[in-house]
Amino acid sequence: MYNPSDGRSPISPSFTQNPFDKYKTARENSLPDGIGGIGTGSWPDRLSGRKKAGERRRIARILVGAFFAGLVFWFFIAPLNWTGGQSTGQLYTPPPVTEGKAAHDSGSPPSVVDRPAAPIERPLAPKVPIEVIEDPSERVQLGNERATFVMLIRNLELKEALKSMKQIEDRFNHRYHYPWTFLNDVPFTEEFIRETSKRASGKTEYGLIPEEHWSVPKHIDQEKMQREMKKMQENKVIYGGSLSYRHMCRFNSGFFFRQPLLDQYEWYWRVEPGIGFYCDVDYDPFAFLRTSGKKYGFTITLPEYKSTIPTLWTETLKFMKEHPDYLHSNSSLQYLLTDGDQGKTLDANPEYNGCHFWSNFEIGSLSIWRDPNYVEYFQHLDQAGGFFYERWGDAPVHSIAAALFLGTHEIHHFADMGYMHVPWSRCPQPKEFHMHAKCVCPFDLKDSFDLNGWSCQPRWWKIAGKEYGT
Ligand SMILES: Nc1nc2c(ncn2[C@@H]2O[C@H](COP(=O)(O)OP(=O)(O)O)[C@@H](O)[C@H]2O)c(=O)[nH]1
Ligand SMILES: [Mg+2]
Repeated sequence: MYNPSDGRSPISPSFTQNPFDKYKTARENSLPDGIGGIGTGSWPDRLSGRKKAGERRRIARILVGAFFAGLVFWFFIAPLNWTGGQSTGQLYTPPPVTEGKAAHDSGSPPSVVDRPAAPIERPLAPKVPIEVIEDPSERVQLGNERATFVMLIRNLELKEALKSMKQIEDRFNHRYHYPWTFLNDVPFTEEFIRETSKRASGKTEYGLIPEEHWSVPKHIDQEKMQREMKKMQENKVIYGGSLSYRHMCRFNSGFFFRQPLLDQYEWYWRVEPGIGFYCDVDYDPFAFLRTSGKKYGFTITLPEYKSTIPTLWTETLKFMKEHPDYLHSNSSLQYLLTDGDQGKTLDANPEYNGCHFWSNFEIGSLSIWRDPNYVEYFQHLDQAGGFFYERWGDAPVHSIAAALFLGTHEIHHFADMGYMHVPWSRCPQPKEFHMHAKCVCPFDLKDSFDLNGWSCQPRWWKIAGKEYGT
């Protein structure tokens, strides 16, 4: 029988290990030779012992070989193509032309003999056209929806941001030029702005989050908060001791959609740094959601760590008792309930199984969060203090709200999208789909998270059916 307090998975009750630990161990066990072998460890360690003698001999052979190759190049190859003063490896730039003007001014035609010898043309690497969109007219949006990508991000995550952008642009947005909106609790650096705007096909905008959306509210007892954070850290709860993580979760739960830069939009696609996006998307997902009457889309669903949300569900039940009419008549309540409580209504105080849509990927309508009912729910939670005394994530908050306030038919599993956020990934299963959408999934399809015992996908399939691609 499932007991939420023992930390076991509601999906596979025999599985007591934290899923992230399982991933970590599996990863450590499967490190290729290059990691933990050559490339790590000190040189004395690596060169000691008989076993390493072969390696020493191999390195000596490489050094001697490199020396002779250098001699051959210096005496026989380099003189053939030498342009005096240009070191190899540099791009050739012709010398400045100064002689023509002086010769012309003196009235006599320039002497062929006086000219310096024409430099020998050296082959340059073929020029690869790089698409940098400088002309603002090129950034004109081609997609028809009032939609944007949203990335909450720190300056130091620039490289990972570019990795995410590159994939989303190549796989989808280069045909639609939807804009990108970047949000940060401190000002973006010039470098961040320059590099991300180069990588975008649409316009880019950068918002500074106001302090009141990223600080501990007055009603929170800070001493209690510090005590609880310390306890969670000692208990090794993931991000248990981090205040900035708490600000991030509270911001994504209650404030991202209130940023003035988002006022112009109806739809958003949340993107995180460092994700993988593995298949082409040859249609407009915003238009798809709108025309099919849907409001929220996800790729991966999994259970939350119970230790981060001890009272989130009881607060939710309290709120729903005060506002029973907020429950959608076709809600996805059963997706949230434990096996033992399937079929129950909210009046029966059913148990939450922890399942949520992984919110590092979301494509949705901002209207879900702008809805006064949701804002009221967020305010109730904020007042209860669990964003700080516990470590409520925006994923369970969004998911519980979406499951209760929306109809099941308004939530969509993007089963056609291949996606990775550490530590989990998923890809569509059908082979023909991979041909069509040119998926490049860097794992066996049987390891797709949908099929993992920890995935809440089967629960979703049970109430919503399967989408094409599963
Ligand atoms: N500006 C800003 N962004 C943050 C901060 N902490 C997290 N984020 C962003 O919030 C998102 C979620 O954070 P992340 O560290 O990826 O959390 P995880 O996905 O739960 O491991 C990412 O897009 C981060 O870049 C912060 O202190 N400041
Ligand atoms: Mg993340």
